[in-house]
Amino acid sequence: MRDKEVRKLIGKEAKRQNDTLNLIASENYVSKDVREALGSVFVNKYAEGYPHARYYGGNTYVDEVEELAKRRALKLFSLSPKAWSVNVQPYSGSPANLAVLHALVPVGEKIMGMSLAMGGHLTHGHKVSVTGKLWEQIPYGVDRGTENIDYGEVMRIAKKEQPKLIIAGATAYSRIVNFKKMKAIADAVGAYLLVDMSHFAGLVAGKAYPSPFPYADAVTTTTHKTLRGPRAAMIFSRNTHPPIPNSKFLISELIDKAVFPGLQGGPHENQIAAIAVALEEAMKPAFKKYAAQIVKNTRAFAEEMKRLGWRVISGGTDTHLFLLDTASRGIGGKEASDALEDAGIIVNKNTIPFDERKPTDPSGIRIGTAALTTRGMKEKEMKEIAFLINAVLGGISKRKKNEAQGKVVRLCKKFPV
Ligand code: DSN
Repeated sequence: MRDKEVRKLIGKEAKRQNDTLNLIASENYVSKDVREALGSVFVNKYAEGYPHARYYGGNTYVDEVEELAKRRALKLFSLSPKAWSVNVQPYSGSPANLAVLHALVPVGEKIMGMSLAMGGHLTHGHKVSVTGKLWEQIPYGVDRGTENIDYGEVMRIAKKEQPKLIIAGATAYSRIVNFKKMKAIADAVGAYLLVDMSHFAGLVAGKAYPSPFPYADAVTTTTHKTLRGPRAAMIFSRNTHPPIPNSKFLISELIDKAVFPGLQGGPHENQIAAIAVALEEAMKPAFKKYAAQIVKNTRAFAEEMKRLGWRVISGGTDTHLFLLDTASRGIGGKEASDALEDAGIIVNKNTIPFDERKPTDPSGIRIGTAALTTRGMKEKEMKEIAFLINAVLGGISKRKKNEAQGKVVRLCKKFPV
């Protein structure tokens, strides 16, 4: 690269990624092939519209690559093209969720989503997000005792509030969401069920998490978390008519219209080419092993933290992440995250259910294992990292902190990115 300043920054970021332990639950390391597709000549092309119906000429190969990504997406999740469609154009997860709401719910109506403070996502109707400004969010959370979703309570709220759409899925919930129960709740009030599987899409693809497809009307997902693809998103939706009398369009057609021209302009075809590559990788038997290893790693990690005396939210995990209550040991989430970063361990501060502290300095941290599992680490290394976290947060001396840092360096060298 001729631009020395950017080249230098890329080099520094590569070194940072290689020399730190990444426990951010929403991040991963993509393959060289995914990066090659992202940096390919598809970046040069405008392609507003959909395959074979574009507003620009010169889209022969763009059409082929977008159709390839769509075919692979349906195949990966075992979906029949008769029953399901997929839109691979959303720039990322937030516009994907916004597009579904825009397609299916009249502005001003009620939507029900897990509250951000309990583990949901901004775009599930939080008041600072446009999804909470254009629609009225009816929040649901977890039970105070079990810290699991209380489906009886979700049903009670839904019946009282009569939302038009219910969102299942979260960003900081470590337990399996019961899609069958969420569908029964949606049916009881005549609402659509949207599943946002962004966090656990790779686990669904690798059969380490139940599929939402038998129950959902639409499924959104980012492609860069456990699915290990580029930063982008997809929307799966049913080829059925919505329950609006005389609706001319299918749910999938309404969603396509909402993405383009409703919300976006030209699709990023280089991202779409990279999605196609990632989907092919996720169909390989090795990906199934990877997904299973992620869950084994997270469980081993959480158990070790508990053994070392830390409170894990909901008492454990079924997925790629768990939440650690650091405040109960006298250390705020921000302080914990900063101290860990000093030692080369990267996490994010996170609210825990019923948090009494503010989101900028909440009571916990979120720990995820998808990225380190990509580096080849297994249960043994997870326990070592749990030991290091305990050492760093346990108020250790400068000498011990240096020792912990040395161990981080050794682990990073042994498992390069
Ligand atoms: N920022 C993502 C996460 O970390 O979960 C969700 O958008």
